[in-house]
Amino acid sequence: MASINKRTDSYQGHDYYLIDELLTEEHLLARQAVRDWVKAEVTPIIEEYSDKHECPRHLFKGLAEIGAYGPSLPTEYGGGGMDEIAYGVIMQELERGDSGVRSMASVQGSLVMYPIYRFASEEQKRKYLPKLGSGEFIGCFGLTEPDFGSNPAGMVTNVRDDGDAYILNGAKMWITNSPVADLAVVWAKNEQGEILGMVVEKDAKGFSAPEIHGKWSLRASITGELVFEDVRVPKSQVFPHVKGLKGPLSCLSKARYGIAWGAIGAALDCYDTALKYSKERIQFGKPLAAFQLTQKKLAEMITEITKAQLLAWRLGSLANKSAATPAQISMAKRNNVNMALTIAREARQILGGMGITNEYPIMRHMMNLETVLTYEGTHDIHLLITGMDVTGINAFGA
Ligand code: TGC
Ligand code: FAD
Repeated sequence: MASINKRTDSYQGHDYYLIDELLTEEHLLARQAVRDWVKAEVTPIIEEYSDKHECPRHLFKGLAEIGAYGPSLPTEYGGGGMDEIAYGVIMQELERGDSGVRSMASVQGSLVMYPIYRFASEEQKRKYLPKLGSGEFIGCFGLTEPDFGSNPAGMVTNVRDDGDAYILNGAKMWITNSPVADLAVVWAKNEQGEILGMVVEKDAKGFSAPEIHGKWSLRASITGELVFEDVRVPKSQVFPHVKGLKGPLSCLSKARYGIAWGAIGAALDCYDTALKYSKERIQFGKPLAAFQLTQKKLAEMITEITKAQLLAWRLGSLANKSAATPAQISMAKRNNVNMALTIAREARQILGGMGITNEYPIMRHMMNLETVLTYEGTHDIHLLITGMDVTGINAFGA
């Protein structure tokens, strides 16, 4: 195995269609700050943490300091007070470093702070949001269950009314950050079969969050279960302003939007690496970049990246007007993640044998993107969402 990489990170970005002209000074400043942070804090350590299958937990604080938690939430509630495009470019730079690091931020901002901001009481907001925004508390989001992944409506995790509290039972599976989280946003059915959202704190009796081991993907992100055995959840911890699946699904819209931007970062890092390598590596007396087949790969990569950048930017403009539909977000998440995974595979080929080592970031991005293709709604589920949107016919269920 190649030694753990401590390479210098000379990434400068690629903007073939001058899309930066569509960004504001604030977007560019936010992007540069996160790019600098990734170069200083993520690039030097990420291969080692991925290799060890360990979460770089010390980054949680740094992510807070660069404003990666809820960039588009109001500052009075711990967010960054910026717009949706700023949120997008921040996720892109983080995922250029590693999809798992972007996950640490997306879960905290979009799946924990956002539902509390949107659905919680004022008292709950004041209690949790500032501490989540500063990284003092780490949160996780429990929707998926062992038997209900793509179909969360079938969830069996449930609450029973017990006066001033609910008694929570059940289990959640594949939960990012759960073993290190101080609190979990949990979705469970009441006795009427309605889905409620609530905050469960880590020291609640009967609550545990064992780690899931053995992932070949997203290895620098920690994933676990949530297990609830007669956990007493005071009613004051339940969100008063939402009932039903639209609660968790609207959080997914927020996170999927960030992934649509984030995946471009992983693609850019693979493209950047392959472009540089192809100019330096000599075979048959000339650089790989001089062969037509290599140029075809690189030309197609930058074309697909450019299309994805435009899709993300337009989606961001719609989101800034609160006009991005869930189906539009699904299209962008599906297209951009698939684009990134395809580019990772092509870039890996350009590097030949070196492409499979941890001397370069490509194989790590490729393995990470297998998860990104699946979580937050699988590639095929997003296709079916588009299919339903254009035909008006639901092809998911029975
Ligand atoms: P359906 O009847 O279509 O919808 C129920 C209600 O929800 C509304 N809705 C949405 N609202 C906001 N945003 C969305 N994206 C929404 N999608 C649907 C809908 O309008 C309806 O509202 P109402 O008022 O009529 O009640 O529900 P369905 O049961 O038929 O399900 C549809 C389907 C399959 C699309 C949905 O279940 C789905 O998206 N499944 C995929 C599950 C998924 O994405 N899970 C992700 C878990 S979290 C995660 O992976 C985090 S990884 C994070 C990281 O590490 O970065
Ligand atoms: P399944 O739903 O069993 O799907 C298996 C396959 O069947 C997929 O290819 C799917 O597309 C296909 N399929 C399913 N239904 C249909 C259909 N109707 N038509 C056609 N094909 C279909 N969840 C959380 O709640 N919180 C988290 O923080 C979180 N983090 C995650 C982190 C990681 C590393 C991973 C891997 C997952 C995470 N998830 C999380 C769960 C993730 O959202 C689910 O894995 C995802 O929604 C798919 O569910 P599943 O794995 O049960 O697959």
